[in-house]
Amino acid sequence: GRLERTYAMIKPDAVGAGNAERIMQQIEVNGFTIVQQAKLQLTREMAEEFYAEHAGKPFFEGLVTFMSSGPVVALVLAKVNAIREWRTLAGPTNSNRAREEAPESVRALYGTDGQRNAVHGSDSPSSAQREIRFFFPNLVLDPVPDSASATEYI
Ligand code: DAT
Ligand code: MG
Repeated sequence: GRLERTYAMIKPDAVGAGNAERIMQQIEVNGFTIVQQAKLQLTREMAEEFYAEHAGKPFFEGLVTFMSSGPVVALVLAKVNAIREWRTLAGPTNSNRAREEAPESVRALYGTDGQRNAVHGSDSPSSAQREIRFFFPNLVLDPVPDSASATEYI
């Protein structure tokens, strides 16, 4: 497997409920390195830009309102196959489905429903690069060499 970086975000429901530290512990216990971490509140405009792929969908306005309703924790994670591995640890999008299909997942443990689902995870290498740059524009990250192993390179 290839060492990757991905973008993770603890959403306002989970931060507001006091679960951010527990979720970061679950991330580290599952072998991810937290490379960057920042707590901030998104403006409506930032939330609209971050979720631009969903503009026009019936849930878009509610999503933007929710995502700008309180602080989030923005994270850059590193692990072999980090993008897929973090999506798996996060669980299915709908937290109720997550409780049926992946009861140990972050969304099963800390999410509420199809909108308030505790965490975000990038869905592809191009999304990960775009999302990391969106939240950490000044971060200079060396490209991960194809040959890198997780122990020698973060
Ligand atoms: P994911 O976050 O698993 O990548 P997505 O990209 O399809 O899922 O949607 C982005 C977010 O939008 C998701 O985390 C929660 C919200 N959302 C998606 N589908 C929804 C729906 N049917 N009703 C309400 N909110 C939804
Ligand atoms: Mg998505």
